Amino acid sequence: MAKRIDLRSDTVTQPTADMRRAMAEAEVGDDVYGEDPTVNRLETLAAEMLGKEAALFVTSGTQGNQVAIATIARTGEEVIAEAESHIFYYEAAAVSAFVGAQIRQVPGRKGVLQPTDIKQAIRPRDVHQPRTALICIENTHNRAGGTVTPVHVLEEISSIAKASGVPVHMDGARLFNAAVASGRSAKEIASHVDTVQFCLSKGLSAPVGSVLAGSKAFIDEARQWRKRMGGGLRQAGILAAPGILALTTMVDRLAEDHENARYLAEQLSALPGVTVDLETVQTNIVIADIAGTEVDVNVFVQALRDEGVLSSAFGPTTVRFVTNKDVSREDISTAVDVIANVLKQVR
Ligand code: TLP
Repeated sequence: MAKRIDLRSDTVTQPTADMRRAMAEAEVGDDVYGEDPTVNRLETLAAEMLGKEAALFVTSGTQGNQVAIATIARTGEEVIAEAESHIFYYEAAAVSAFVGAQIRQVPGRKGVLQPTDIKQAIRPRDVHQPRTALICIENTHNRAGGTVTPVHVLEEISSIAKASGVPVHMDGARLFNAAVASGRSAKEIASHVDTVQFCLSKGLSAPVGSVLAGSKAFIDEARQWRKRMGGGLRQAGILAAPGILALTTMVDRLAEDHENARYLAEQLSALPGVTVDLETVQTNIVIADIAGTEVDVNVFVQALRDEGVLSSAFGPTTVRFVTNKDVSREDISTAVDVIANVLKQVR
C-alpha cells in the first residue's frame, strides 16, 4: 500500500529521533515540587523566547487556554473571543464548565479581530452588564485558515484593552507559524499581549504539551489552576525534553510547511468546482470549498481516505488540509493527483 499522506492536522507529526533520544535521557524530578530540571529548563527557555517573566508547561493547548482564562476571569464575567475561535468552538464549553464566565463571540475579518469591534465589545460599567474580564486573540487563526493577526492590529487592540484595564490573552497554538510567516519574532508578537499559550505538539512536532507564559504573579496563580485541573505532572521532564528541541530546532523549518500549503492551495484552486481563498493561506492550513463540485464533503473525505490521503471535513462544504513535517512536497503532489482523480470518480 502507498504511503499514507496525513493532512488532517499538524498534531499528527511524529517526534524526531533526537526527540526520542532526549526523552530517554532526560534528567527528571518531581515537577509538582518544582524539582524537574528539564521542565524548569523548558519553562525558562520559553519565557525568554517570549519575553515574559515566567512560563508554565501544561499538558495541552486547551489546558493552557483554560488555565489562563480561569486565572483571570471569574463567575459572572465575560470573555471576548473571536466568533469561531478554538476557545469558543473546540474546547467543550470549558469556560462555562470551569469558570462560569460567558464568552462574547466577536466576528473577526478572516479570523483577525478588528480593534473597532473590540472597543465596542468591551462593556461599560453598568449594573445590567457583565464585566469584561479578558480579550482572547487566536494567532494563527485555525478555522479562518491559519491567518496571522498583523502586529499593528495587536498594537491597536493592546492599547484599547489597556485603556479599559482589560488583559489580553493570545491563543498562540501556532504562534511560531505566525512568527515565521510574518518575519516578526515570537517575542515581538507576544509583547502586545499579557498572557500567551503556544503548542509544542503541532508543527513543532513534540509529542505532548504546550506552554503558558506571562508575568510571574500570573504564572504563580496559573500553577495552582493547572494543579486544580489535574495538570500537575511528576517526572514530566520526559515530555519537556522534546519540547526543548521543538523550540531550538524545529521553528525555522515551519517555512517549508508554509510553502507546501501555498503550493497545495494553488493546485487545489485550479481544480474544477474547488475554491480556496488564497488570501487566507498565510501559514500551514488550507481550507478548500468543494461546493462547486456538488460532491458531499463526507463522501469526499472518505474517498480520499480510501486512497491514502487524510483530511478533515471542516464545514458543510469545506475540507481542511494542514501541511506538516511528515508530508513532503512530493507527497503534496501525490495528494493533489489523488484529489483530482477522486473528484472525477465521485462526481
Ligand atoms: N487544534 C486542533 C483541533 O482541536 C481542532 C487541530 O487539529 O487544529 N488553539 C488552537 C488555535 C488550536 O488549533 C488547537 C488545536 C488548540 C488551541 C488546542 O490544542 P490541544 O489540541 O493541544 O488541546
